[in-house]
Amino acid sequence: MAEVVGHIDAETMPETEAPAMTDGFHLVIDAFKLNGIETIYGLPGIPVTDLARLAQARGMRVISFRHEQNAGNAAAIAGYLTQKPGLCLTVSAPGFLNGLTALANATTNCFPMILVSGSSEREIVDLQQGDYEEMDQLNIARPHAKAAFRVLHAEDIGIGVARAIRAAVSGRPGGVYLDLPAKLLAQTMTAEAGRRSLVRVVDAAPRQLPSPQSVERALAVLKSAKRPLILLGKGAAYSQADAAIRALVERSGIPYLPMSMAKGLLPDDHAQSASAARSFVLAESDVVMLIGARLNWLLSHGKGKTWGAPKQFIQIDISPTEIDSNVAIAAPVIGDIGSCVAALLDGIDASFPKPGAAWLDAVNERKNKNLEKMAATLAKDPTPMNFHSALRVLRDVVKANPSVTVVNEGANTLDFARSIIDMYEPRKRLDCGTWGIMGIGMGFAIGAAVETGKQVIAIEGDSAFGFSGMEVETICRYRLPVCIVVFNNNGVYRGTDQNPSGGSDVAPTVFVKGARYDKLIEAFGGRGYHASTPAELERALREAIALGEPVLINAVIDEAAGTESGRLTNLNPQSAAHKK
Ligand SMILES: Cc1ncc(C[n+]2csc(CCOP(=O)(O)OP(=O)(O)O)c2C)c(N)n1
Ligand SMILES: [Mg+2]
Repeated sequence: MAEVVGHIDAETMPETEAPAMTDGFHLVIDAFKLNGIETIYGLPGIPVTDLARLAQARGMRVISFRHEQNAGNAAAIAGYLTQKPGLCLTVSAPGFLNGLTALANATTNCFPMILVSGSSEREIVDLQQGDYEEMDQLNIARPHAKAAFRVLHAEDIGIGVARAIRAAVSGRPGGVYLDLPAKLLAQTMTAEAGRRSLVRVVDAAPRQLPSPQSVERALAVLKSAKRPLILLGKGAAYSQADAAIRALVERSGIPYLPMSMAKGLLPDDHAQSASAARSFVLAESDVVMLIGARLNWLLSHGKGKTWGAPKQFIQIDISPTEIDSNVAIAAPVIGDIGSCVAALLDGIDASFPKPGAAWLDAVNERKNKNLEKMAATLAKDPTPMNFHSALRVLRDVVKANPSVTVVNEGANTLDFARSIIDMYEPRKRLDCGTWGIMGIGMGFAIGAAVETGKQVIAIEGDSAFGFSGMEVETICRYRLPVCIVVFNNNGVYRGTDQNPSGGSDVAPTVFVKGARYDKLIEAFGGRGYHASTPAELERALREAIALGEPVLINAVIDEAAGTESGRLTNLNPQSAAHKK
């Protein structure tokens, strides 16, 4: 092999003037490697099989999935965890479409990823002459991506990859689509020209400093507060400004609330955490400082009953157009979160007024009352096991192993786990995010295991698990330290619905009763456990963590314990006829 960028075997050419050659396949791989991207999450086939093969030959880690959506979710969460775009590789048309949901979800959640899809011949696609897997992928991707690019000439691969990387990670991160027509991959050029065409991206996500005026304005609003609150979003977690954010919270003395994926940015047992008094602080606060959190549906759009009396908002965000999206923002601070928080910290010295005792006492009183109530609920040991008694075990296991990553999806399984399981380290809780999407489970678990090299526990509703369940084979194939806990309540939300017509089909929310998900992983050499009591669950979890190998625990949950849509019952329109 010539020691140049890729090669076409020069030995078969006349010795004298055969320059070493490269091609599209090699250039794509070299362009990503040059920029420190060393892992591909994908699924091979025409026209990218050789791309995956060559990537592995050239030292990239290639994680091959059973469905592109899961590969895309793994890439997206890899991007979230590392601040480098995660790479997902798919075939054309159907493979591309399978990956598109993950791309759209990444864009919605501001995860940096690049979906690289092979595509069919442009000339045939554009004339709609019926090519193999014909589809105008670029245009389909555009509305679901932060940016979308197509490369037609091998000499543009370096620029195309550079643009994709910059678009994914700069400013507000997001999903980027990169279209690689089959013909491009086979195009050749001299290795020397190829090497010169590659681009090493300098400062891909430049710091963006907030204006001094915006910082002063924010500090002035914060100083005027009687009942201040800090709200941390997953943007804050993404920024990796962990120490500065903690210093801001602690130096200001202000109670804070983490959004789901910001849990653990400060440990959930921190004295200033107001999680257990969420409704109270949202309604009663008079100034709220949002740090990398958006006022979308997850925060009731910043208005209505949840938010009580009118209040002033300070919003720290990297995107200027996020401001005033739902309600008026009194003090926007625009910049990268690390720089904004550092600038605010500079203005908070010992003379900065601390929140009054009346406010802190009221928050603590409410918090302690709710914590006591929760402790009483968690202490119960009903038969069959319910969400609470099972999650008590998981709470204790995570407390004893704070560096595990928790992946979580479902309805009741999601909502109860979020409020019961405390997190202690940043970016260790990965879940359904902005869309409340099902299907991220195994993709996120694989991405997190590959990127961190550490134990992952995926807490999955039985319905949620089904969306990506076949990836247990992938988990076993790569022997990843993933322990899947299926909360098996025989269905979507609960397993007790009846077919109102009296027909022989079960109700649309009900699955096979008493299913043994643990048998599934055994088919691929993983270890399965069946747990119907908290003690059995605890034993299985401890063994799984000690092993650090693929495990699936089928946790039997009372099929009557859940509620419709978990905590989102209010978003679920119900037919008046259905209620009769
Ligand atoms: C892609 C997608 N399809 C469908 C839904 C609707 N949905 C919300 S939660 C859920 C499953 C809830 O059941 P399960 O995972 O078993 O959790 P449980 O409430 O039973 O604990 C579904 C299908 C969704 N959020 N995303
Ligand atoms: Mg269920």
